[in-house]
Amino acid sequence: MTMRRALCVLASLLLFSAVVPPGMAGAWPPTYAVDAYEASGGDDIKASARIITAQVAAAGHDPYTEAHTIDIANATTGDQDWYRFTVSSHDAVAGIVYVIEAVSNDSRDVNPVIEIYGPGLAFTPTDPLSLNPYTTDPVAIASNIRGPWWDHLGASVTFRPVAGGDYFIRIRPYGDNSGSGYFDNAGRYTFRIKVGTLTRIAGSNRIATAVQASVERFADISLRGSMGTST
Ligand SMILES: [Ca+2]
Ligand SMILES: [Ca+2]
Ligand SMILES: [Ca+2]
Repeated sequence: MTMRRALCVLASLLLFSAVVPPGMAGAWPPTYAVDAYEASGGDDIKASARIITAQVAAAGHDPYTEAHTIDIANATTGDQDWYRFTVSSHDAVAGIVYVIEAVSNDSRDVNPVIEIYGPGLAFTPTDPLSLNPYTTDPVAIASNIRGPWWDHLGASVTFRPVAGGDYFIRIRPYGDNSGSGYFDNAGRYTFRIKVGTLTRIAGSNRIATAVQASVERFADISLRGSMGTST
């Protein structure tokens, strides 16, 4: 190798190391600190899903949120986060709608997928690595891979239960049968669930609510400040 070629290789290596985002440095696959819900048996399977019925009820028509992490994304010890909530027969008959979201935080490392199952435990979720690219579990009754309207990767599902019972939500990193595994990595995300599709984000201030709704749904950094706001 000539001195000039060696310098080019060295420069390439330095450039690559300079752009590696947080969480990707070191061993592959990268890992993140586990979230609080991995304790006491964790929430990696439907049978140990985190029960959030009371929290959703207490939130009323406001969103209920939790901070979670997909701490590692691989085919052996990889993380999935399962949630469980009960829908009353009355609410099902009334046509109550739920919005369920998972939005990556701070980085674009994790591409969370939402899959909803139920009612009841009588289902077997599909291994994501057996799915064709950009498809979701056919066993799920509702699902979403990606909503391109956020700054960070995220997914959103609007879901109307057709019967009362226990419903399950699986949040997992994107993966498929292409051989690349869970190539969309691990990372932190915000889980959000609410009854109804509308949120008065800024209270009684209609203009501020409109601005915040635009920021939330059509996040585009190039538009920040265009409404005289800091967001
Ligand atoms: Ca987790
Ligand atoms: Ca886990
Ligand atoms: Ca988990």
